[in-house]
Amino acid sequence: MKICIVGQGYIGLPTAALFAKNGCEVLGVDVNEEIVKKLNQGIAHIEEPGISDAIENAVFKGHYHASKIPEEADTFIITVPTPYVKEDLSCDLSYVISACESILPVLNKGNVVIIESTIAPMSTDEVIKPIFEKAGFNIGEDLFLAHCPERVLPGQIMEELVNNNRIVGGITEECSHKAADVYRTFVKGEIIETEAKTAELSKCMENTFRDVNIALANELAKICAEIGVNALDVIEMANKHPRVNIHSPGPGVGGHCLAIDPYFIYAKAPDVAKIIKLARDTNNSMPGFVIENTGRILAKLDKDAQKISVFGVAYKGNTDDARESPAFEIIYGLRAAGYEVAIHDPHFDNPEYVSFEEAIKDSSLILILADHDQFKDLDYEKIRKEMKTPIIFDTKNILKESDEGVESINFGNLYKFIH
Ligand code: SAJ
Repeated sequence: MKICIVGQGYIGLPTAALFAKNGCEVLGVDVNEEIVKKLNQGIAHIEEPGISDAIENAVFKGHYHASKIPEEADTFIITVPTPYVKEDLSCDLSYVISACESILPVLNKGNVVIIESTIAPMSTDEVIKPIFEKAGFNIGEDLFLAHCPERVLPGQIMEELVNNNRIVGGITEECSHKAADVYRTFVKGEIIETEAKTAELSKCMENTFRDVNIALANELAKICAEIGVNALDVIEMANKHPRVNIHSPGPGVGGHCLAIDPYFIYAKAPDVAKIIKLARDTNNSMPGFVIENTGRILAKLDKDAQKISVFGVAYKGNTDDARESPAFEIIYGLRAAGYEVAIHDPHFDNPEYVSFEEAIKDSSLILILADHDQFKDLDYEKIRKEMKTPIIFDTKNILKESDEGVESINFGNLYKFIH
């Protein structure tokens, strides 16, 4: 089978590597010339365990090559980004549309086309299908179109692509069968066949489920700060119930999935998607909550504080991924409030970020915004010695024990420091 995969990013490239490893002839298409050049030399441009060897091998054996232009193939898979439109929060399908249009000149009767990019419900039926119909194809008869969302965890993509269950949503049953057969090449998990719109909405709902639950935990943190209860104790107690799983409060929700996918649903049905929008608003309000309470803590413990040390800009612990990270809004807000903000994040090679020692020097407060392992075991002796006032506001609740001489504040005991 020859497969053409349009978009060679975090999903497209590992997917290409796995098809190549399993006996397919694979063409990876990308608009970026630099990426194409590198890939043809067998060099993977993304950081992901296992991908470098897999691509090097595939190129060496002649099973994979990259190009800016699609070629004829049996199956086409689209893995390009879908941002959201700022004005109405809807799903921006422009990359998906141009990827679909780019394969039209090389598309033949009998081909299978699969959209893997996360898209709003109804996109395959209402926007993507007409592109191919206009080109003269009869979907389900001479062209087989399906949406098959990816669901993988960065850092484990090569493994999860093989072992996770997949949803395959075809325009017709025949489309689902044909697309499912494509994935059977390497997928060991269950392959569930459904309609395109069901696959689209289930992917968006998976991330919405998490966003809404995080919002509930964040709301609890706000309630507890106001009425004087330890939110973290409440969560621990409530989660002893076998059917309760309150998530963790934090400085806000980052990343490309939880912070964006819920909007795709909301934009489709804004009059009814009320909880979804409220959850987004609640999570978006957390940077403001952190800024406000940092100010309150300092007003109580160090009235003339000038410097704050932000620890962590990544949206996810132990990664160098800062997409949609709430840290930036917090840094901006603290600076706007007049504080000098030093940023420390050992996962980034940014000349504006400083070392642990430089960050804490003469600082009045360490604000932990990412759950990196490096922050779980801080050098308290240095903190006591070098900081103006040794206060830590740990918004990720990663410091388990407070150390003598260091004021350790989190969403559990916050209420004691702000009233
Ligand atoms: N967060 C909290 N409280 C929590 C859990 C997370 O504040 O209790 C915050 C994190 O700090 C982070 C954000 O939420 O800022 C997102 O966290 P995440 O690591 O759970 O999510 P992503 O965006 O890295 O990955 C999600 C995953 N989806 C689900 O768990 C339903 C992943 O499986 C998907 O593959 C990915 O989205 C995707 O590609 O859609």
